[in-house]
Amino acid sequence: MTTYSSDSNYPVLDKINLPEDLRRLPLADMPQASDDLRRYLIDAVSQCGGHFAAGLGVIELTVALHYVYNTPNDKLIWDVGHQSYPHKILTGRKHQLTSIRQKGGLGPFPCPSESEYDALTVGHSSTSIGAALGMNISFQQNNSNQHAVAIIGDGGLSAGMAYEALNHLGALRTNMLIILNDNEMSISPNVGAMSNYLTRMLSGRVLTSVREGSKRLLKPLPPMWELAKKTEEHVKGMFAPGTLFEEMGIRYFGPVDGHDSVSLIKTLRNIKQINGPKILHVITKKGKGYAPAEQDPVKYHAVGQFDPKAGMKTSTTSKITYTRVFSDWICDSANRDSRVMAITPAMREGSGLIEFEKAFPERYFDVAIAEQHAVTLAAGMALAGNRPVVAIYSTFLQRAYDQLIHDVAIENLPVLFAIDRAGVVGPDGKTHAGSYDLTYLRCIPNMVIMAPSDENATRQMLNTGLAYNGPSAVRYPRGVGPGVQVNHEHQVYEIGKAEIIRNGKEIALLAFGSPTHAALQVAEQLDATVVDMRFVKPIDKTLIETLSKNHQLIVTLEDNVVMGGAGSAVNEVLAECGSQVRILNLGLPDRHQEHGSREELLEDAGLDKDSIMAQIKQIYPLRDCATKSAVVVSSI
Ligand SMILES: Cc1ncc(C[n+]2csc(CCOP(=O)(O)OP(=O)(O)O)c2C)c(N)n1
Repeated sequence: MTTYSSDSNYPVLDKINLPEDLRRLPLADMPQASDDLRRYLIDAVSQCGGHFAAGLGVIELTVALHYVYNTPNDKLIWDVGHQSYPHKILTGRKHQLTSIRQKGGLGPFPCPSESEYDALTVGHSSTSIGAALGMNISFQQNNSNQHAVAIIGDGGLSAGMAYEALNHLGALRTNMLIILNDNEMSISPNVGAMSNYLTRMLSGRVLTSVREGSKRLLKPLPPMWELAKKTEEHVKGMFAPGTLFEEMGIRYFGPVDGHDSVSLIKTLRNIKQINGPKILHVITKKGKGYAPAEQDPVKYHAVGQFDPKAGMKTSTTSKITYTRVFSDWICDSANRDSRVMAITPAMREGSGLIEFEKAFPERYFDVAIAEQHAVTLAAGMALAGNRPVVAIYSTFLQRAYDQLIHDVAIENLPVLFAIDRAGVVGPDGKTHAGSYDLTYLRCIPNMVIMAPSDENATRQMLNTGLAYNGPSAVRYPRGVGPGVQVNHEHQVYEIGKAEIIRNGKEIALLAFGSPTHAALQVAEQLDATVVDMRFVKPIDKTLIETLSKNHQLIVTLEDNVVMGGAGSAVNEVLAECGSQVRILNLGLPDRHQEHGSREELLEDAGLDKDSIMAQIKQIYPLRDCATKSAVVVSSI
């Protein structure tokens, strides 16, 4: 295992600002270029945090691809994009790398508006093959000599989208290369039949032929096009004809060592001469070159700042996260109710299912990166009499929208969606924003939708959803809550009933979920009424109508886009009852959320205490908002 040395001298990397600088260097410099790139990455990420282990695993691959392909004319499409930090370093962004994921800094994933070397906006997995196919079809129809190469992990290859694209590619026989970066890991160990298949290819008898295959791939090829067919036979691994990919019409090459930059370059040069759809199976180690990350790639998938010599410390924060509330709740619920099943689309750690998997292995289902399947699987379980809980991030549930409507909601099935990372997500930026779920869920008949204001409400809402005989969702934000003690006694909320948590005058603040805390602070200064709305659907119509009669201004607050969100639900109620009350809808604006800290993004969206106050004052001028007793409402 390679150990990290803190030498900050980069003899080859110092000569590289852009890939064209790399391509001017001799082939013999590529191992040193890789070594420099790896040390640079470790130094930078230890200062700023971010995605880490996946980048370490593709150092040599990144060098080789930029060496062989004429980027940015040729396009490298990194699937998910969490492994693209080395690519960012080699493509003119070396000195900005420590700003990654911070407000105004480099984006967390590739993004064409950031660099011409980033071919596609990514963040969600398994889009690379389809997008590369689209580009290659277009290049070839335009008689362009450009290439688009898809680089997809074995985790990324578990999603339906990847197979849809492979299916299409095999039929079209478009000239294109897919690199399968196989490290046997998703965020956690990869699961599924394809993963087992890839593992079997690397074991026992087959491994001997891998070495043979690698040797063949390295031999120089005759350059002439007419020899292409012969070449193909020349470079194929011994067991290639039997592979699944070959059966689909995609030529399979490899597996090859993904940490030998010189061999990779020679291999890529050879394969480039072969026409048609091709897949190169590259074996890498996640975390390569940094011992703690090699030993624990799950922990080092994404990191905060750390001392590269000492490694990462375990977090010591005393407040519990919303994810932890869910994690405790699902274990307790499974103990109480044998029908409870937990489903995760490849997010065991992020969704808080580590303990559940240990305690209830036979009721735990990691379906790999397959959100659509996760939801339909839950529908099947519910039809068979169980109580499935789909633990899913807000942004990834977008992938399974049709399944939610078609498979779950139409039959009114008791599936509970525990939606994590809802609202403002922060450093993961626009591809991971949890801004839309209230809007896209609210319009589905039969759904019960809850937004907890704190940790305790989260638990009670999960109880409520599990007890409800139909589809329900509890959507909670990333990170820690206000620090409210969780009551472990079994309680449920009355469906559709809001709670007035402060009685005031003139102004009523109707808060949905996490903005409730800020609403209370604002209300103290305005002597306003505050309602913890709890339910986005069904919404408490009676209370809204009453409040509209005894207040001058209704303010709705949500960490969801204003368009079609919870505030819109309130507007619908007010319109229905013919109310003339003034209304202000506060929530996320109609633009994509950039990366930054949650606090910065909430402030940008006008959802922090001061901005809420300023917006209320703007539409409802008060002579003095500073003290309760001095509140005088001017005419509006
Ligand atoms: C649609 C979707 N679901 C879940 C994720 C979260 N996610 C980010 S990286 C990752 C694992 C990807 O594994 P793999 O493609 O093998 O890359 P590796 O990290 O092993 O290099 C997952 C599940 C995502 N980005 N997109």
